Amino acid sequence: MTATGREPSIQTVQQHILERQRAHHPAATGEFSWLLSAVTLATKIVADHVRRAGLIDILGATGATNVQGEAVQKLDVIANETIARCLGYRESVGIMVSEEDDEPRILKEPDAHARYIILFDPLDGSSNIDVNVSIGTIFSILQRREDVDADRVMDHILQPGNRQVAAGYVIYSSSTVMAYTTGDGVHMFTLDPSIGAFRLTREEVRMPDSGRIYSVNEAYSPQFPDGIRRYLDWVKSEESGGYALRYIGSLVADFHRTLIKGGVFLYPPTIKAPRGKLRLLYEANPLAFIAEQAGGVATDGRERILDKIPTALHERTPLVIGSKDEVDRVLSFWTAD
Ligand code: AFP
Repeated sequence: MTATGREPSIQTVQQHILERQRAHHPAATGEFSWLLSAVTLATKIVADHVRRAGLIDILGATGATNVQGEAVQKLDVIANETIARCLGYRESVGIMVSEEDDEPRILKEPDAHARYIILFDPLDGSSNIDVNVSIGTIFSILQRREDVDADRVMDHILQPGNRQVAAGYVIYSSSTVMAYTTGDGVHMFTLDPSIGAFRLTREEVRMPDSGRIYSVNEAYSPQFPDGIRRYLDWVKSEESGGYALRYIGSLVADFHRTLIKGGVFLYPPTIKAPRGKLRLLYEANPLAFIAEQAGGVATDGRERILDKIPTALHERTPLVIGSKDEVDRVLSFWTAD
């Protein structure tokens, strides 16, 4: 329904979160939507920097390497600090953990009000920045555990993905799109630059159960486990009926396509990276939560991503994520030992 019966309705991400909260959690105080508004504010600022990246001196590497051993891009630093600044003003956020930082940032002394922990990859796919390829921000939100002393910071952070209260991503591309879930479906918003707000564009997104696209850095196939290599042979065989390969090299962009069109994204273990490359807390967990909420599946080859108990902040994991039938197909060839 629309106000006049003619124009499409306008619903911003804030309105959407508030309405959903009112419907499903009548006792909610609004503090959570206030927290998420820090994420939308930060990502609008990052989107603006990304759009003007070639015009101002923010392209290229800083010369530093991050805790993952990767070259830090100038935009990585801008995105990290922007998100930290915006979240710092939200009284409910106690701890912030970034893929770019060595250690968690304790924003508030532990107390009942600062009960949220936010984990994020400020600029995923940042090695693609200089060549105008889509990049993104991924976030995951947890609550402090009630059964653990407030000062045991790592115990609060290292919770399995099935404890996430929200997760989402923003993709900076031909348009800037945000997708989020609070465990109540996946909803998508497009940044309308004319009003500076994310407007609802897809509600209750469903990932197709199958899709004829596979997405993997196939150059590593000599290093993949045998089962994955057998799957890759099958996918290219006549028997499969024909698949297309799409690989952008920005997880957010490859995942966004998989969510909408279906298919499967794989980053298996390699000889060089026996535990995979992607980070459990900042990449796999939030995207697994979104995938499952949209009807998809995410596994490391042995167990559901969301059931993995993290043991370290920057832990990596193999990842197979996407349409249910396609992930099942990969697993029928490969089950990690
Ligand atoms: P960068 O942030 O260093 O560009 O890494 C991106 C990423 O973590 C993820 O977004 C991609 O899916 C994956 O790495 C690509 O890795 P390969 O270059 O090894 O294929």
